[in-house]
This record gives sequence, structure tokens and C-alpha cells, in this order.
Amino acid sequence: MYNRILIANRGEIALRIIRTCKELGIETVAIFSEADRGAEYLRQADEAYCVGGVKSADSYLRIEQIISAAEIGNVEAIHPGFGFLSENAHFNEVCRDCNIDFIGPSPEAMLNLGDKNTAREMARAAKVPVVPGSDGLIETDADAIREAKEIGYPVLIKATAGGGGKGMRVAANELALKGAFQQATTEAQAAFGNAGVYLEKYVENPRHVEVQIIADKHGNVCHLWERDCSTQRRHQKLIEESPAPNLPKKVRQAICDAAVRMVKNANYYNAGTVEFIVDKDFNFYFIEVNARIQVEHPVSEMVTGIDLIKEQISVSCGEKLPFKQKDIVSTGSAIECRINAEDPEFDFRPCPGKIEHMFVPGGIGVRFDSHVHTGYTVSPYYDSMIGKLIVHRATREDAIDTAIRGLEEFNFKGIKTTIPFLLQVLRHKDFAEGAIDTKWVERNPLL
Ligand code: MV4
Repeated sequence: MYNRILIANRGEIALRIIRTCKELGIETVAIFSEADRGAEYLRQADEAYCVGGVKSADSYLRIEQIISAAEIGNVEAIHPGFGFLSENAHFNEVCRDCNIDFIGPSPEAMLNLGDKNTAREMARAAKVPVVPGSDGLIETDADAIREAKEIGYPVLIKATAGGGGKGMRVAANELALKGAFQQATTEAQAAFGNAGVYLEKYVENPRHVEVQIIADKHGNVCHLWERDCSTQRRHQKLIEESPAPNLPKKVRQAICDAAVRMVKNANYYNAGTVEFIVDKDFNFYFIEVNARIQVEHPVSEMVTGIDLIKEQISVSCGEKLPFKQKDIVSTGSAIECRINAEDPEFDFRPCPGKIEHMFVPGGIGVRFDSHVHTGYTVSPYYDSMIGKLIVHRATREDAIDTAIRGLEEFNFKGIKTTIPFLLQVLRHKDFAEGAIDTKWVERNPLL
């Protein structure tokens, strides 16, 4: 096992990783920007180095500064967390060149899966269902029109370098397609430096179901069942849960099996998530692979009892997975609510500032993953997520009740949070019925 690792991240996930390292007897080196200097969570690390200014581009994204901290800190590995450099294949490769283990997949697997059209072709090769669509990238207007006629309208234009909803456009007919194709190409070039786009049949109001994977470097791949992340707004997830409500047992098994096939075929190791959309008839289609630990990983930890950060670290240093698929049992129901410093009454605008006072829930079945405290100042420079309330109970009904009870127990003074909005969703009959799809929030302008 490693003696010492560097955490190339900040806030909640940095603290989450430090906590597991402590339990494993691994020393930790943290990095911080000028905005995070002096933050309480950094005291939990054994060492901490400043890597630059308040902007992410001047600190958490500066590869040479992070590698310098890793050299000075004498670490054997870097955990990238999520966001920032976590899916940057170049950083991954630089780590390898510097003889530092990147706690994640190989740069090659990351590069292949990072290209959505390539990932889609890999899914096809692994007999994982993909949405009917174009064979490869679309080069011209005429290409687009011919393919769309075959697929049937409406079609969705996706940027191959996109993902997470970036660079997508719906076209309802041939006229709209011509304009949308040109726009999508231009936008993709500007945003990603890659103009490649492909077409898919547009699936109306799908659910978002994703499968948590953990794989070692010896070819062993296990899934930790699925999460439903349909409660989202403008591609920002708000609530995630496991198991997915109302998913027929056979479909659940088929999605999890498909995710394992996908990852095995890609020679992927470490933690990853295979994302699917599910239509109203429970047809499921591969969307993309997220080659990192995700924000919502705790719901899978709660239902399986597996510490995913621990397994990431141990497979990274070459250990075999300590369990077999049949040992991974999903028990009860877990729900995660993301608590953001945003004002839901004003279009979820970020609300940075000082937390003058805070009270945090606890009790049976309650976990709060967060780095904030009374007196903490939420910075305007980073993501507005300040913590995650995760509940785990025997049944989904009880989990909803505990989540509501927990959210009601919070008391934040000084900043606005998404808690009132989360409560409205959890109290809604559609949520109780497990009837939320990815367009639900946009169709229900609450508050
Ligand atoms: C789709 C789709 C409908 N049809 N593909 C958005 C994020 C990206 N990961 C894939 N996304 C979608 N792909 C086809 N062919 C609808 C979405 C989508 C979505 C997917 C998952 C979670 C939330 C979403 C919100 C809007 C649209």
C-alpha cells in the first residue's frame, strides 16, 4: 500500500479522500489556492502546499505546480477527486512520466472514453445498447440529412468532445437540422477544439440511470449496482438515489451487466461510472462513461457497505479487488441531496459568503459529507456545492422521511442554500412514486 498520496482537489472531496487515507494509515499531502489558504479541512492533511491564485486556472488546474507539490511532498500517488484535472488524460500521462501513480484509469482508456463517438463504438462492440444513430461522425449537411432520414426525427446532435450535456442540439425536421448542424460544429470547435459531431435519435424525457464500477489491474470488474440521477436541472444533479425506483429486476440486472461488459472491453481499471438513459418502456441506452469518482458515489457506498475511495487507492497500487460480484449485495435505500450555496428563488444563482451560523443534522441513517462549518466563507471562485446529505434506510419510504427530517434540521445563517427546493421535491407525490425524469424539474417551476 502507498505511504503517502497527494490530493489534487479541494473542499468536500479532498476531505473525503483524507478521511479514508487516515483509516488506511496513508499520509496525505493537500494542495490549496490562495482562496482556500487556512481552510479548516486542510488541517486534516499531514502537509499542504499552495499551488497558486484564487482562479482554478491559476491553481487547481496547474499541472506543473501540482507535480512540484507532489515532488516536494514525496508522494507515490495522486488522487484527482472529481472536476478539475480528474478526467484530463494529459495530466494522467504527466503523472505516469513522473513515476507518480494517477489514482484512476490509464491515460489510454481515459482518452478513448473521453471521445463520445469512440465510446459509443466501443459500446456497440461490447453489445451494449446505444441509441439508434449515425455510423460515426457527420461531415456535411448532406450526411446529416441522409442519416436523420434513416434515424427519424427528432434527432439529437452531439459533440464527440462534449459530454455531461455540453454541445447538444435537438432538431425536429430537415430545415432545423441544417442550421443546428452548422451551429453545433462551430460551437464544438470553439468550446472543445474539436468540431466532430454525431447524430442520435432523440429520446424524449428519459430517466438517467448510471452504474458504479470498480475494476482492478488484473481484469476483475465489479459493479456496485445503479443510481438514479434523474432529479436534475440544466444538467446539474440535485438528488441521486440507489436503487433506482420502479426499475424492473430484469432491467436492473441487464443494465448492470451491460456496464460491466463495457468496462471489461475498454480495459478500464479503477472506479468509473457507465451512464445510461432509460425510456418510458424501460429500454436503456449507453450514453457515456465517467472516468472518475463521482459526487454521488456515497449512495452506492451506503447500499453496498463498500468504501469506494479505499478500493480506488488499493486497486491503483496493484491490489486485487477483495470481493467478488456475488458478495456485493444492495441493501435498503440511499438518497443523496446536494446542498449548494445558491438561491433557488433567483434561478439558483450562486450565493457565496460567510456562514455566520450552521447546525448539521445527525441521527440514525444520516451522513453529511462536507468541509464547511460556522465561520467558513464560501468562495465565489469554485462550484457552489458545500455538502451532501446522504441517508440510508431499510426502505425508500423511510429514506425519503429521513432525508426530509435531516434537511429540516439544518440551520444555515448568512448564505442561501438549495435546501428549501430539495424539500419541495422530496415532499412531491411524483418523487414518492419514483416518477421523476430528467425534464421533471424544468416542467415543475417550484417556489
Ligand atoms: C440524450 C438524451 C435524449 N436522447 N441522448 C445529456 C447529458 C449527456 N450525458 C447525455 N444527455 C442526454 N442524451 C438522446 N439520444 C437526453 C439527454 C439528457 C439528459 C441525460 C442524462 C441526464 C440528464 C439529461 C438532461 C437532459 C437531456
